[in-house]
This record gives sequence, structure tokens and C-alpha cells, in this order.
Amino acid sequence: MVFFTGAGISAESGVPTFRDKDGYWSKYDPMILASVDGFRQDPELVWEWYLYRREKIISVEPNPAHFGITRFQSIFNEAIVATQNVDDLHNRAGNREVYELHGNIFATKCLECGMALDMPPNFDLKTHGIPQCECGGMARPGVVWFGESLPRETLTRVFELTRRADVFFSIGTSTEVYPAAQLPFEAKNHGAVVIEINPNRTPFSVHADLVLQQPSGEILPQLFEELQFALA
Ligand code: BV8
Ligand code: ZN
Repeated sequence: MVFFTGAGISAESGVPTFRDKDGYWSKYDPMILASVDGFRQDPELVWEWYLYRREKIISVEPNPAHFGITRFQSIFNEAIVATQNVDDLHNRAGNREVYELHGNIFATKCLECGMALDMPPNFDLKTHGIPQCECGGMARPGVVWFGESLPRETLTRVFELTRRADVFFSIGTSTEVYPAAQLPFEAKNHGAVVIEINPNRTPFSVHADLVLQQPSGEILPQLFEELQFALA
């Protein structure tokens, strides 16, 4: 069982998504804020955006959708999470075996050599300036930007598990960003039952075995209740 998730699963925690009407991309240009060139052009601006998002995420809680996955995992010990989200909420909700396809917003690494760097939690850009690696490179957020490849081992492992899945949930993703968006199609092509949970239609909807057009925070706990009833 694979739970493939996007920004929509964190919407009910109060974390803005990217492509909804009040999402991040409606205000900012992703190529400036989520690409290496954009970072090199204006590292302070990009750091301001990521530090703002870190603050925001620290102030919210996982929602019933994240906790619903923990409950499914208590019954299915081979249920894994493959998330595009960088908000760490799956880990905070106690989900097991979480694969972060686009990295983690709380990670920091060197722009040049990639070495992991640590930043004091109450880091202040104005006073501290952008930290530097011992190699001289600038610190950057440990997330995958546009034009960057996803962590190879993670991606390979997730594609393997997807091809073997019996049931694949695609939750809260506009299914537009590749290569992650390939996963529901891959699951379908390898015989999984694919269930999409999203209030809106996506390019994948027409291929899903079941489309539940409701918020994930409502429908996942409900699905678990019904499953428990069926297993009783
Ligand atoms: C790669 C950073 C190449 C982390 C993100 C032109 C120029 C450059 C690149 C490209 C290009 N054309 C195509 C590409 C490839 C590009 C791509 O696919 N672009 C798309 C937009 C066309 N992909 C890449 O660049 C990837 N890398 O291809 O490298 C390469 C190839 C080989 C070798 C070397 C290199 C890298 C992709 C990762 C980009 N990083 N962000 C961060 O800061 O967060 S993208 C961003 O979009 C986030 O990571 C996010 O995870 C991802 C996907 O968005 P979603 O999670 O789906 O969120 P979204 O807002 O879109 O949708 C929310 C959904 O939730 C909606 O459907 C809504 O209806 C639903 N919803 C709302 N409320 C609820 C709900 N659902 C359930 N319940 C609710 N309550
Ligand atoms: Zn370095």
C-alpha cells in the first residue's frame, strides 16, 4: 500500500498549497523562489521565503489525514508514504517509512558541495547573514528545486514499491510536477487499484479506479472507520 501525497494533504493544517487560488504560485514566481538560478540571483529573498515557511509550518499541527495514515499503517505493515511535501508533517504525525521526494524544508545544505549544514533554530537573516560552508559555498534549503533531480535512491525505491503496490492512494496533489506525478500512472500500469483523494479533478482523475472528491482530512479517517468495520 502506497500513500502518495502532495500539498493538499497539509491544507487542513493551514499550510498554503502551491496551485490553489490563494496558493504560493499565485503570489510568487516559482522559477525565482524554487530554482537554483533564482537562488543565485537573490539568495536573501529565497531564504526569506523559506524561513517564513519554516515558521509557518512549525506553528501548525498535522491534521486528521496525516494521523489517518498512521492508523492505516497500524494495520498494514507494508504501507509506505511517498510525499512531495517538504513540511515534515508526515513525520510529526508518526507516519512510518516516509520517503521525501522533494527533500525537507528544515534541512540546510551547501549550494556547491551539498554537505549538510545546520542552522540555529531562531536563525535571523539580517543579523547572521547567509551561513557559509567550509568550502566557501552558500547555505541553501535542503529541498529539490525546479530543474534539479530528485534524490536518486529515494526515487528508485519509491518507483519499485509503486510497481508492487496492491493499493495506491494519490492524495492532495495536482499531479503536475514530474517525475513524482508519474507515480499514480506507474501504479495503474502495474495493476494497482488507484484511489485519488482531491476536491478537484487532476490530469490523473480519469485514470483512477476511484475518485473521492472530498478533503483528505475528512475522508481518510472515514475510510479507516469503514475498513475497521469491514475487517471486524
Ligand atoms: C526535474 C520545491 C530535471 C520544494 C518544488 C521547465 C523548466 C524547468 C523544469 C521543467 C520545465 N518543464 C517541466 C519541468 C520539469 C519540472 C516540472 O515537472 N514542472 C511542471 C510544473 C511542469 N520538474 C522538475 O523540475 C523536477 N526536476 O525534472 O529535473 C532533471 C531531469 C533529469 C536529470 C536531472 C534533472 C523537480 C520538481 C520539484 C520541484 N520542487 N518545490 C518546495 O519548496 O516545496 S515543486 C512544488 O510542486 C512542491 O514541491 C510540490 O510538492 C510540488 C507538487 O505540487 P502539489 O503537491 O501537487 O501541490 P499543488 O498546490 O500543485 O496541488 C495541491 C492539490 O491539493 C490541488 O490539486 C488541490 O485541489 C488539492 N487540495 C487542496 N485542498 C485539499 C486538497 N486535496 C485534499 N484535501 C484537501 N483538503
Ligand atoms: Zn560546501
